[in-house]
Amino acid sequence: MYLSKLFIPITKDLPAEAKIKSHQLMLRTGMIKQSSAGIYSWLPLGFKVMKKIEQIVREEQNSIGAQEMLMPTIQSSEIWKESGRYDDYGEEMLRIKDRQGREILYGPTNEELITDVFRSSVKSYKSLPQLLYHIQWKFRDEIRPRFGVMRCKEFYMKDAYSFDVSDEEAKKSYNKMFFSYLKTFNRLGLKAIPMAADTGPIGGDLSHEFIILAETGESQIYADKKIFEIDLNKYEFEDSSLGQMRKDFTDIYAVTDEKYNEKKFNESVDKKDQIKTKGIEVGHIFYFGDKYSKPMSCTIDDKSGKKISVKMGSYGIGVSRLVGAIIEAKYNNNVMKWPKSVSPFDVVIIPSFNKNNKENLIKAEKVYHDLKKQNIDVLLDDLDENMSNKFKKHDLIGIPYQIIIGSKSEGDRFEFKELNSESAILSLEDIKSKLKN
Ligand code: P5A
Repeated sequence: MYLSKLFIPITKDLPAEAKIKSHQLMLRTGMIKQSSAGIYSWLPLGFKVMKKIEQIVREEQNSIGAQEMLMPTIQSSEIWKESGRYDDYGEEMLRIKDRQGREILYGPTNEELITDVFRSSVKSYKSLPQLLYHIQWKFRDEIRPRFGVMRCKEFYMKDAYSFDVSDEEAKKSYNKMFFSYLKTFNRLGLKAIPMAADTGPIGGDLSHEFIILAETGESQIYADKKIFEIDLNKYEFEDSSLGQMRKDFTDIYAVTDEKYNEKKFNESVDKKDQIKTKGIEVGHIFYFGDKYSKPMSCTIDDKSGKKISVKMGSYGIGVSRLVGAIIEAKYNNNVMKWPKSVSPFDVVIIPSFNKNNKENLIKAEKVYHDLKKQNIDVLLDDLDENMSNKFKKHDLIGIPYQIIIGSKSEGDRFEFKELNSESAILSLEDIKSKLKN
């Protein structure tokens, strides 16, 4: 893509409500555009990043055997009346009437809908366990939407649901998801820690929030630093190892303020290892047994032929929130550096040229086509601007690698730079192999 062709409407005047770095940066680099309070359009640059995040989330869900499906955004109020949440959910639920006067709603989450899908077909323990997920827009009429994509009304979530015959089996599903979440956040370049949390309107008695540390986060957290040192690679993808993994993580003190107990924190964590800071919740998992299956009569025959309520859990990742969360974690000293895995482009070529001397632009175009042939997603900055402005702009756009075509390049050797590091003069072949691994 040529930068001159990319639809990237840069906003110079930031609105007063853009208080945190990620919100400001997303507006400045034209990733999003607010459409109304808490509702955004995703412009090409932001959309590309979000789709890359979504794909990593998807691959990690598939790798634990979860199956992708798609449920609608609009739901009937009937199923919410069955579970009892139609009243409980309160004003956060966007309630609508269709032309027949039927009460419908824009789904804030899908426990009821998936239970309805499941009960209509699954009748026997033989079909369990099952893990199903979708990635779909949600709507919550948040009283104070803020911080851009972090807390908005309309947001993109991956939500998965587990179905098991017993509490014991259900805990195994919970552990699989727990593991998959840690792997997903690692691939996104984030260190997310699981913390015991309250369950709020979803319910149940077992729940963990996955939180990344960030001063601008909305959750206050208390943790033992040792939780960052656990090596995920030592666990196998089998039930007893995953059980041990959850135990290792949950034996270490890490809680959000709802679960905080000062005495316990001081007794169980050495002063030097205590972390008290803010964090951003990027995922949240719940085990709630028969909270929905019982009132909604989602039953199966167990081995002895007895009807039992299915045991369920739900597991969410804030896909659109993650775009902002990654910026909060990776933006430093006015430089944004996307993790390679989600960067909007693999590399940007920055030639030094002006309207009287386009020699470097012509060289840049050759390199551009060569990289494209190798399936490298490359951006060419073909705008006639001075180099210092170009560098400032690319510090914000955050593509991690740059090929600078100026006085330092000779023949097929070019200046290659990773953001925040020194540059080197490399052959095009070496550049290609660096970009590919
Ligand atoms: C779990 C999946 C649930 O809704 N039901 C289905 C459960 N959990 S949750 O914690 O309420 O939400 C899951 C994740 O979605 C993100 N999120 C938001 N992102 C942007 N704006 C919002 N208003 C918003 N609310 C929730 C969070 O990342 C959360 O962990």
